[in-house]
Amino acid sequence: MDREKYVRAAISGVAATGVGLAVGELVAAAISPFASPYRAVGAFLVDHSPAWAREFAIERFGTADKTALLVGMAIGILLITVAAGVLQARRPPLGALVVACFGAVGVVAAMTRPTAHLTYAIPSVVAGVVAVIVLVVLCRGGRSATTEGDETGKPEWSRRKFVGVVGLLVVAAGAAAVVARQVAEAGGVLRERARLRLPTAASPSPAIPNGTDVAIPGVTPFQTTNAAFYRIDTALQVPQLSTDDWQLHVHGMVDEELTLTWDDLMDIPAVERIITLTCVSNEVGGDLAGNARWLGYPMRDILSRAGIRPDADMLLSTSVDGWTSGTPLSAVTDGRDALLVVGMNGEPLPLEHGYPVRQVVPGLYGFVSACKWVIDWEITRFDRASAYWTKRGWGEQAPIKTASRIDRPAPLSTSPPGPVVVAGTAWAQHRGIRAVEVRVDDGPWQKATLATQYSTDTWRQWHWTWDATPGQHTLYCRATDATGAVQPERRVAPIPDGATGWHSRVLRIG
Ligand SMILES: Nc1nc2c(c(=O)[nH]1)N[C@H]1C(S)=C(S)[C@@H](COP(=O)(O)O)O[C@H]1N2
Ligand SMILES: [Mo]
Repeated sequence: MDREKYVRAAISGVAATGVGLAVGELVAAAISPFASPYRAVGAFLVDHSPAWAREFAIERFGTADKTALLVGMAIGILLITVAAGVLQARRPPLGALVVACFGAVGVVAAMTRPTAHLTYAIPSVVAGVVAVIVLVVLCRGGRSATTEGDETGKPEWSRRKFVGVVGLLVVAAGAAAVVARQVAEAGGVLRERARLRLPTAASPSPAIPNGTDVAIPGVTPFQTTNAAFYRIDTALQVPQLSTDDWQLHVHGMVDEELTLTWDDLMDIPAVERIITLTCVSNEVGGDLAGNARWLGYPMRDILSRAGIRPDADMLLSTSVDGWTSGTPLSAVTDGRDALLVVGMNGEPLPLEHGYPVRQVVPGLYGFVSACKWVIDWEITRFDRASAYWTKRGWGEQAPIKTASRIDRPAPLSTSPPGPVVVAGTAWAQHRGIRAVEVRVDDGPWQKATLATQYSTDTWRQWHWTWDATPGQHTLYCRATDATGAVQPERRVAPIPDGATGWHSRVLRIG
């Protein structure tokens, strides 16, 4: 085969798959965003990837892990479609078969989504058929004029015509993708959220006393805005669940099953609390933590309506996207502010933080407690059920470990000798922070000044003024929780139940 034929074949492969994917998006927009072949395959990969791959992705890409996966998939697909084009030109119909396999993979991925319905297969089937047709047509017409032995006997396309047809296809695919996006976004949930009125709290959050936020530049603010709040979940696509469609089904080891609607929820007196949420995947010094004002309903009250059997010890919560968390019932019923949350910092929950309803349980890592888009509660036992991450090698019980972090000075920064303000934040939710100490190089531990404690469920800022001497120095910090336990020096990785170790920072003075 001459070079032009290869190039045309490769372009045909890419164009055919691109058109197929765009048409798939368009059809999915009319059915369900979860039926999109591309997204469904991505979500399938997320759920079936081994633990090491997930850790690698979070370590390498942090909260951009989803984008990294989608880009990686795009590159993989591009390479395979180039190969499919060439194969189709050389050995038809092998290339078409490869493209058809793509469609089949899409069907399998979409049909195994937790919310799957028979119609979820349609976008992938349509995408596969369109891609095969486009590939076959382009490979026939796109055959280079210098090739001998044209089996079809059909007139070959000039270079100009080939380029024209491919150009048209690219424009059509682009338009389909844009329309698909528009249709998907017009879906009422964002608009519903914008209009939603939340109740005022019967029990408002206590005012934030002066001195809670030391307001030192470079220190993480006491309260995290919704826009700055970290996001961790397995949802490649944010679930779109309206308040009308929302229901919470409570069942399992209960005296009486019950189903709660949004209106039922609104009838319960609301509670507002400031609570710090942290992720088990947070590395020492990491920023997978945030502190927000949550408006919600005591989970304990809802459970007591159903009546929990005495031998139950686990609340298995399921999200509309199929994700699950397993929370010790003791943590939900011991009087702490475990909330079924509808509001975040005075607004309805942002879609990516669990709209319309999620959980927040003080003192437990998010993966065992903070189920977003929650729709189902099964009262069960830890020896009978296990949740999403526990099945993948993470812990079963995961109370938050004490953590402290230096927020300023910036890493590897240079400051002049003399007083340097070192400051940061520390947390040990539901126990509280009693002390933070700072150490310079191998020197003695020095007591930092603590900001006012808002509550034991929130993080606490600290600061310490250092009389800095010229040279390179390493600063360390460690916190003591209210039980008197000092943060251990030993570094432990986040898996299975949270990282330990002292945070440190290297600085230059001079
Ligand atoms: N449905 C669902 N809920 C979820 C998760 C998830 O993957 N899916 N991740 C949990 C984890 S690991 C954490 S740390 C918190 C993070 O909540 P945020 O994204 O609002 O900060 O959500 C929890 N709730
Ligand atoms: Mo997490």
